[in-house]
Amino acid sequence: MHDDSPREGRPGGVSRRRFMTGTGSLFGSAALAGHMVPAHAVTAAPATVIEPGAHVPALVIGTGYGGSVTALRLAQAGVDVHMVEMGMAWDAPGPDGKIFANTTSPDYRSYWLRTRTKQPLSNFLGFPIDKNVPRYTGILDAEEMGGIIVYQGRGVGGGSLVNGGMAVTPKRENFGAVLPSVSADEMYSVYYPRANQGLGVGTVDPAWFETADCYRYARVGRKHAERSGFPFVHVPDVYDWDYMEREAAGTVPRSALAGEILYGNNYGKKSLQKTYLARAAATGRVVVSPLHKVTSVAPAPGGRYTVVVDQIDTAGSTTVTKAVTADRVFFGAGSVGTSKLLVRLKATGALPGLNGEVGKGWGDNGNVMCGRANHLWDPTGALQSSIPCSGIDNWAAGGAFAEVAPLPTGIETYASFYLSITRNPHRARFSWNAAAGRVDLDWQTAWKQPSVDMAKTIFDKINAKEGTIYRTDLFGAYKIWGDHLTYHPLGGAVLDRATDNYGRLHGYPGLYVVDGALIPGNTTVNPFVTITALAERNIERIIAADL
Ligand code: FAE
Repeated sequence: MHDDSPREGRPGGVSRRRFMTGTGSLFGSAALAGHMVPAHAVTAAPATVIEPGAHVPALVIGTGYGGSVTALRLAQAGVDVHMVEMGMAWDAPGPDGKIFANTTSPDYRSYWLRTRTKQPLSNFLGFPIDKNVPRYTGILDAEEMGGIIVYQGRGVGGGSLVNGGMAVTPKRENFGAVLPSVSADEMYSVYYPRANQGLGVGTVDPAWFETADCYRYARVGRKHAERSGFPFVHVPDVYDWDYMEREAAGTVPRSALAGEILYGNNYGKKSLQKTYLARAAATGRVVVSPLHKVTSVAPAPGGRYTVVVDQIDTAGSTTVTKAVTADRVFFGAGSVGTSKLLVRLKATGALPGLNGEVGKGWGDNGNVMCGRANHLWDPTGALQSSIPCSGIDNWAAGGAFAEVAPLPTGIETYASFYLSITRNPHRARFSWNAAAGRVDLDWQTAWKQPSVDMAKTIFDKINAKEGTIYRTDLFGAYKIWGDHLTYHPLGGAVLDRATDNYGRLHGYPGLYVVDGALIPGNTTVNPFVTITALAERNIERIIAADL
């Protein structure tokens, strides 16, 4: 790829010098140095956004895991990159002095363009807990697709802003089912280690775990799992574990121990802003345009692509529509974002040559949630770390891996709560609904039944052994299963089907898929380490062979 990126003072371009100044502080030099600073202490310089008519060598759609890996590696290879992100930069504090809202008190920052919250746990003691909020480009999107609500992060950092940070490498014996066309040898010797290192993955200190009040819930989860004969494992996470220990000691501001998670962590969690994106910024070759949404990609003369981008305000209204060109476009808009874009662009004539696999192979990673009501002698603690650190592994025997999740309500609930990842076989398809002018997903609510059955292989047994029952008050009145949602959308532009074996879209040289859309529906564990490792693998090949 030739480097013809615009320079300072050239019309229609972006300024490298302005960017280096702006983005260097946007992501924070202290974060680069590895110090855990409060996110709101980072001073943001004015953002440098893409200008109409600009030409960029590489345009990356989305700033989640796939997009961030891609941007960093391209920049390190000497390519100037522009990242276009529909969500906000999340670099400025709100009126309470914090960037992110607390899980227990969602506000205008919490939801993507909704006037009422859509909390994954919709009820408590049977009562609905959702409330009205001002419509705003908030951090968590509860996107209602047919038959399922797909939760996704919105902003610079994508899902890393809102997720639990559980950073799990699948067991090697399961990898063949995750990415059948990829060499496990290569992944486990090179790309998983590289991803773990790049993400800053670590594990709770086992000695501290045994004594920490905030993990009483996990120790209760372990006791119950082991008494029923299930393997119990510690699960790595990208949270800064030393910081959490200091939270517990009361020497630093609390984040995990203040229940922060779904709507962002103000301290402690190593989101992509502190890892891959900070390193990308440090190269001086990566520019990010927040509040910019890609709406079209189509071939342009000279082998380039025209990319149409809507700049939006915090009410979600388009303020400017910009057409830019790029030599190469990397789709990193997440499984749903990338799939919806590709399906629409194929159907409406912008990219008619995409193959028939586009839109297929979507799965929910078998997500299903439930709670159990413990006896009074098994309190799970009023103080719960919002960062899960353990799970019950019944994948081989029952098709379920259940993370022991927190219920950080601030009061003793005597509840154990779990998010299970299961071997759900159903795969859905995105298709263009011309009459409605939108992309639909044909997931059926009833398709969660295999996931419920697999989760029951664990929890029916534990309930029988402990003489306990399921909670029925967390997802509605008298509803046991959280079977209406997923946190882990995967697939829709599957590797080696919609693309070649490295993410190159068939029919369009210079167009690539780099995110969770490549993975055919299930990773057997939480997905972002696999998304990151696959992106590392693919971009290495693309840089070597295509540039
Ligand atoms: P993703 O991170 O979703 O990034 C896509 C980005 O593209 C987003 O920032 C979008 O705003 C942006 N975008 C979309 N469309 C456009 C457009 N048209 N123009 C411009 N920008 C666009 O994609 N996974 C784990 O492994 N461990 C966990 O503990 C975990 N917990 C989770 C908890 C929650 C509540 C949620 C929602 C997810 C969780 N996940 C977890 C899933 C994980 O965050 C997700 O798999 C990855 O973020 C997906 O990475 P991608 O790069 O595919």
